[in-house]
Amino acid sequence: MHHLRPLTSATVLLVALALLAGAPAVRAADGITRGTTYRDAPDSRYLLGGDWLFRLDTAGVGLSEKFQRQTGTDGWVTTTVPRAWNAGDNSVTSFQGTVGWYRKDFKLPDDRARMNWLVRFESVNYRTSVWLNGKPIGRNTGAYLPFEMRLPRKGLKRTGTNHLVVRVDNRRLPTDFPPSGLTGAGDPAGGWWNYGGILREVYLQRIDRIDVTSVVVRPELPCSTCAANVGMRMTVRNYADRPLRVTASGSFGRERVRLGTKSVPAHGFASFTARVRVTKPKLWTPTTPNLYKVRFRVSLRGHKLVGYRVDSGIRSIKVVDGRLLLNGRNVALRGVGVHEDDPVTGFAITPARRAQIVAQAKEVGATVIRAHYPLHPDIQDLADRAGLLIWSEIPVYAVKTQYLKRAQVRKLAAKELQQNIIANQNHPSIMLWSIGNELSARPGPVQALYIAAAVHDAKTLDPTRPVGLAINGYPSAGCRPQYAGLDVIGVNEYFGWYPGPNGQIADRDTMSDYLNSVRACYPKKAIFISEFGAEANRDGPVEEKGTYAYQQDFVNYHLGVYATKPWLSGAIYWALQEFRVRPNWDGGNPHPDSPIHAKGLLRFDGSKKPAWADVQRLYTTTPQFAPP
Ligand code: GCB
Repeated sequence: MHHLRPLTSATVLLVALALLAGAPAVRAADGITRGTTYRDAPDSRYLLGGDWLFRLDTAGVGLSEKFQRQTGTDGWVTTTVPRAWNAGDNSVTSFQGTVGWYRKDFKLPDDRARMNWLVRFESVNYRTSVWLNGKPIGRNTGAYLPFEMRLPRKGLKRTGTNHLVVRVDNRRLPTDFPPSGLTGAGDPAGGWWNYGGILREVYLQRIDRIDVTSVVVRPELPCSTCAANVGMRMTVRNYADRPLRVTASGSFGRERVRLGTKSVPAHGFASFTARVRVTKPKLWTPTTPNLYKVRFRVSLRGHKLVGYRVDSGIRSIKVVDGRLLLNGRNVALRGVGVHEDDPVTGFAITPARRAQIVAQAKEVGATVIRAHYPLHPDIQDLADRAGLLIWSEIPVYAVKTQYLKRAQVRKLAAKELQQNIIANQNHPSIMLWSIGNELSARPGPVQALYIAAAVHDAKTLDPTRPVGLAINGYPSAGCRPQYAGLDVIGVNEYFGWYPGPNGQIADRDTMSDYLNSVRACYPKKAIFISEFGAEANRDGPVEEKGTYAYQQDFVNYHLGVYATKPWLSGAIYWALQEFRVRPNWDGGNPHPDSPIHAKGLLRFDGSKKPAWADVQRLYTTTPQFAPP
């Protein structure tokens, strides 16, 4: 792939500008402010900010002592949300998890009786039980994806103070995503720190009879010079006791869209659809991340009930003959893996930190980012604006076959995949849906079942995106028919770093042939290196694992080999920045700084390691997109 266009430094400037664009809402006295930090939302959502209360329940007495009914502040401390209660505590007990209780005392920002209210959590790790004014209102399992619960009309105080109590249990089970487990040395296993708590924002959603339950804006681009066809769909739910005849309208860019008038049954649903033809679309590309503003509106006899906004981008992503094509062009993407971690706040990262992650990825020359879980919606917005693609994965991480075998476990995995697609599919930055990371490297019938069902679900919900899986790069795995349904294979490749089973990846010189064998196994699938990386936390000789020199040599060697594989659709360095992983982590480094995972190009404090410049040079000079 010669003639390809390298990235310009103008894109870096674009990101900086884009980051300034998302203006925060003004904070009201009670900490409840209208609006969301992200775009894809109705206009009737209120941030439940301000002061919250918290109490830790390591003794496990909260339920029996009825914390859920408490209205006094004895035993509670003031906090803010999001907040990971164990950020900065690197002990084994911190990692194993416990129970914490959050409480928000609040008055509704709008006391009109016809309004219904939901509470929406963007991410809670891990098991959540919620009470309103002492009455249970719902439960949820799983972090990194939003969930909503209705505030019952009976029990909700229209004018007085309401008490919302949230019990969070982050003790990991082997059936959780990610699962608990033990390492060979008997330490708790896991790929990133088990931060307990409400890790992303909480919102109240006001419903004036009609709620928008989902919005899909799906651009289809048959060829890069073709007109685009945009499918728009809005599903609404009627909370009223009688049917309502409502009108839906909207816009796509400057194009006005009529979605029609329909009667929505009492307590029932209705969907409104429209198609928009964009004759000369301004395509979304990593170098020109053009976005179209999309609006929806539901009205009742000319009176607006709710509005909804989302940004869309017109581009196509397909796998054709073993290559990933973006807008019909071959790609050789270069990227970085990320974690939403921060030395002070853990996974409850601030808007500034979110912006920093995206800015750093752009600065190093990445065009794709990957995490082991769905990213914060703001990061996805920033990626849309910055022209960064996202490998979007659910935390079905190293789940052992004995657990994946259980129907309950596969059911939760399927739910997470579906919810990820429903919540995040409008982002043009999302390149593919990944159904997991490093399941057994020798898949059998259980994994085959999981993969086939996941691919089917993903394609049903979103036929426009490829489906992928990240696998252990072990030669002994051979060609696996169980991967048949996948469009994309991601290889986590640590040749020359870890020895691997029976030392099979110890010698980096065997990596090139191994990659060719993967290609030969899956000639029709797009192949990515979904991870490669080496720990570095000190100066020292190039031959010694864990030194900056070793890491530099490692990235040069690996990226050098990838450059000789014209069929490779991309490579993603693991990771952009250091993060907390688990107690007694060594990561293959003879002198580790546990619990810090040290393969980052940036230290946990944000400073650059020497390999940063190597990766930046190689990424910015690699032609990542074929010419039109
Ligand atoms: C992997 C995992 C990743 C780890 C990495 C490592 O394959 O997917 O989460 O951090 O290896 O450094 O061992």
